[in-house]
Amino acid sequence: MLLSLKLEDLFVAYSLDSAALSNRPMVKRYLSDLRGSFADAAAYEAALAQGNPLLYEVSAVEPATGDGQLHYGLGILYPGNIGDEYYLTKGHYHTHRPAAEIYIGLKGEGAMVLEDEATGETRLVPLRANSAVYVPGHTAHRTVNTGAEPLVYIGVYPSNAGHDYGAIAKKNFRKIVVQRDGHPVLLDR
Ligand code: PAN
Ligand code: ZN
Repeated sequence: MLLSLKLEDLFVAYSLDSAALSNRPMVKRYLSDLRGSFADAAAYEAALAQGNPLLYEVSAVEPATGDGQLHYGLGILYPGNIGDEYYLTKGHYHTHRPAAEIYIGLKGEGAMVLEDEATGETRLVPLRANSAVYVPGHTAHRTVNTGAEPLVYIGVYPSNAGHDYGAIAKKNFRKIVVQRDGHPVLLDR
């Protein structure tokens, strides 16, 4: 395995400002890609009528697959809001439901919405520099930017995790994160 990997699989440089990884493309998610994600549909349509801003970008490093191997991705989520709701990622379950993930905050101020699939219980956990967030298996996870700067983070997950967006597209997260008096609060959708 080791000798079959290229140096660019073993060593990856990243930019804290752009979240770009050396030699890797960034997947770009625009407001139009987030249809149905925000609670305030009128605010969403009004924002889209004004333009189609870039909300976040992700690039992934997937050097090897197989039992015990890891993948990771760098994300940058820009600041902004739709109505009172902060800019967010689509969010997903892992296709392989037991697969957990570690998020490491690098820059900016944000939070993760974690929702247990079996019970629907939700936790709002801060995500920022000098801290890590554990996402257990069987947990839908979404990132929100609650600050004024881009939020940059790394997520590390088992190579067999897979991304299940369909379950969230069908049934969105139960809770939303909105700004109240300048602070993030978790409300029922
Ligand atoms: C992350 C996410 C990243 C983008 O790398 O993929 O934050 O969010 P969406 O994938 O929900 O659009 C991760 O959790 N990987 O498993
Ligand atoms: Zn994930």
